[in-house]
Amino acid sequence: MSKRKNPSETGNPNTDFCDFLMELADFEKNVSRNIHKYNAYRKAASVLAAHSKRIESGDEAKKLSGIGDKISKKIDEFLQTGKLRKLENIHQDENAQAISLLTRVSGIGPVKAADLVNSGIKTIDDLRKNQIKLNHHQLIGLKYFEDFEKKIPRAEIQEIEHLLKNILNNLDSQFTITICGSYRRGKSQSGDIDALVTHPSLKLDEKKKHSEKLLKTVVDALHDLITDVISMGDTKFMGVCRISDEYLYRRLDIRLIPSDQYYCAVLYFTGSDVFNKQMRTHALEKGFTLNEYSLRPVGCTGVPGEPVAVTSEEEIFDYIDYPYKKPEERNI
Ligand code: 8DG
Ligand code: CA
Ligand code: CA
Repeated sequence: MSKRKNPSETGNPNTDFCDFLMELADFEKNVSRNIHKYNAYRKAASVLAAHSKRIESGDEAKKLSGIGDKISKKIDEFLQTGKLRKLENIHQDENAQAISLLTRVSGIGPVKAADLVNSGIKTIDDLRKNQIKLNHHQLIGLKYFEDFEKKIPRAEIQEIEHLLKNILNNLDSQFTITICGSYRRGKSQSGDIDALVTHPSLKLDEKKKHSEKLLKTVVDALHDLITDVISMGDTKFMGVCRISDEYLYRRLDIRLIPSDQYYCAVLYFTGSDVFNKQMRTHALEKGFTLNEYSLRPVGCTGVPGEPVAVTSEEEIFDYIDYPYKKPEERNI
């Protein structure tokens, strides 16, 4: 899953720095499993991506928040030599490359990938010969590896959106469906499809059984579109869909959300995740705790109070005194 930004899409003058920082971030996540370094590299990349002027030196970069000594030295090295020794070494490290490759299979995380590499399984072909080592999700990831590597054009998600809405609203006109993720942020292509569904009968304190039944109804109704089920809980379906045989197989997640939590969920699953982090930090400064379920005031004791009732995304921004950002403005 590449989070790299296309320069023609962003017009950013620091794209080359962002690219190597994101590559280092992926290495920290998948190979070193150092989530702090992963976050630090991603933060630095997002700060540079938002900077409209070309950075000319490490010192200049260091003045930006989120860029410290180590990253500024890397910027200097890159400016002076056109490359980074650290990345060169990573490229030469066969095991690191194998781990990175295997984590591209849906369902294989960094720990499983390292396990496989330790037992000598290093390529997609090796995986195909050792399917016994994979669970159901990983088998589906392997089966559709080539298709899942390809981004989904916006027009195709629009078609899927129409299909979902038509089918579910024919079933019950009270369903509300929102495709979130990068699609809602206006991107021209996406890695997967993140669908949120709600229904007025589904409230927070509703029984688990009701949600489970409703999700099953939803998934059953979509049988022409859905080709594989990865997992099915009481609120979340993970699987694969395809419009028809002229199309590729695509990863589809459907989350069933209680109606009183819908807008917090839409906000959260629209992302980007860096935007979410910034907004959460801002909320805390204003005395609120914000997550995918709710917005709650934090009292002076530090204990969160009852969730605030929200009936739109805008209201969430209003409550925490944050200037409203349209989904297309959340691409950080
Ligand atoms: P993409 O699929 O086109 O690659 O981009 P995306 O739609 O932005 O990413 P995603 O991985 O599908 O996640 C969808 C949104 O969910 C993301 O924009 C923000 C929110 N989100 C977080 N953290 C996490 C997380 O740890 N896992 C997942 N699945 N979603 C997360 O903020
Ligand atoms: Ca997505
Ligand atoms: Ca997703």
